[in-house]
Amino acid sequence: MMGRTSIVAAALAAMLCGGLGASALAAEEARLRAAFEAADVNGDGVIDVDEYVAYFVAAFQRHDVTGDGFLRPEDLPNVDMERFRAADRDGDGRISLGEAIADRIIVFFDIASEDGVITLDRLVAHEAAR
Ligand SMILES: [Ca+2]
Ligand SMILES: [Ca+2]
Repeated sequence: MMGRTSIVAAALAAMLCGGLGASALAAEEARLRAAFEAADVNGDGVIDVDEYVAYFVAAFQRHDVTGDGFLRPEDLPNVDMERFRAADRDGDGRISLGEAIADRIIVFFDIASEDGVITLDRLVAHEAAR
């Protein structure tokens, strides 16, 4: 349920995102580029499915502060509950590593070009369209 404050905050965020200034856009691209380069372990300029999954397994482990092999909404800053519920296949309110990988593989092939890899341009376009 959305309180009045979060509705205002969401409206504000939508407004801000719609009118992102050049510097905010550049900062977002820099953030994506850094993540892209971190994920591109073999440095061939594209992210294949192995690199993508490995990147998110590492992220999963970083967020799983209790080390029990599950992520809960409170483990994730700025969690999008709609996305969380979609990833939580068995609906137990937490995301297992298997659920996280399944979710990420769907996202991977959503972003990937026809040759099955993610380029920086495609990642930026995907994030911009969200
Ligand atoms: Ca690569
Ligand atoms: Ca689950």
